Amino acid sequence: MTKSHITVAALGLLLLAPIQAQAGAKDYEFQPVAVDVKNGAGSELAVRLVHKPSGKPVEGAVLFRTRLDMSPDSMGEMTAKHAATPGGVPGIYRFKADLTMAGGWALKLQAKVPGEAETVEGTVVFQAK
Ligand SMILES: [Cu+2]
Repeated sequence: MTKSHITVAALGLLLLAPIQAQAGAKDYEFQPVAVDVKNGAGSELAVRLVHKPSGKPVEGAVLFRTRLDMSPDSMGEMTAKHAATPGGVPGIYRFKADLTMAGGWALKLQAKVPGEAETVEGTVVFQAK
């Protein structure tokens, strides 16, 4: 093998690595367990984290950043207090939220998933009634 062959092979690896990492995080999706939720204090929101290629729920994800706002109704600056509720069904992540207005609420999540190097991000929209 000549020196130029080695260089081409190394370049190929460098180009492949970021593409594979990107595909990894996109394999995951947050979905609402139920879109319709109660408007008011202590409202229960639940999301399911799914590994799309296998269709399986993902356990043990660490949701390290969440934001709940009314961006679906053009009120992105209107946020609601919320807290994770521990326990429950594996692969389902629950929150109690103090909703202050009926309408569309977006729960924006950033998560670390076991075995996935990239941060998994998602937005789930709920309708408070
Ligand atoms: Cu609002």
